Amino acid sequence: MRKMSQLTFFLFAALVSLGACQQCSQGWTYFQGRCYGYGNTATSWASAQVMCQSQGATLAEVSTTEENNFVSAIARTRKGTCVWLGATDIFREGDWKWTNRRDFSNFTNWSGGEPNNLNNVENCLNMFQRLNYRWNDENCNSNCNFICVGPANNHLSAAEVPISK
Ligand SMILES: [Ca+2]
Ligand SMILES: [Ca+2]
Repeated sequence: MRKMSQLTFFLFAALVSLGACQQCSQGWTYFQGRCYGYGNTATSWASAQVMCQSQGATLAEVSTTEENNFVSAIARTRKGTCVWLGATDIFREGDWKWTNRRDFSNFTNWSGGEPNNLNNVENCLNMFQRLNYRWNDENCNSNCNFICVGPANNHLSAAEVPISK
């Protein structure tokens, strides 16, 4: 009996800590149905992608002004010198693709003169502090911070959680 009330308390506490429908893991920020996380380590584009995947996420993909404002605000707040996003033209020069969404044509936010494919080695997309976090193509082996995007948690309302049995 005592065990059950402890369990009930635990579940209650868990619900309270979920707060008003907490949808993202700690350290991740909710926006329009998904969760965004900032990678504190500066690393290569490929390694950043792997780190995102290890969290069930991918490098952030941006297809609207609102989304771009949100993601660049994270980069700006965290003061990343450069911040990877999930697009590359490594397979065909000039043919930019998001890792998952593929379609790149709807929205872009290149800084003036970018992408410039400097020295013929710039094939990965980042937001660049020096360009006020507008988009820049960069050598994929450069070390940059990164932003991942992953699915939000399912909503759990009190009615749906079995408190005790
Ligand atoms: Ca390129
Ligand atoms: Ca560039």
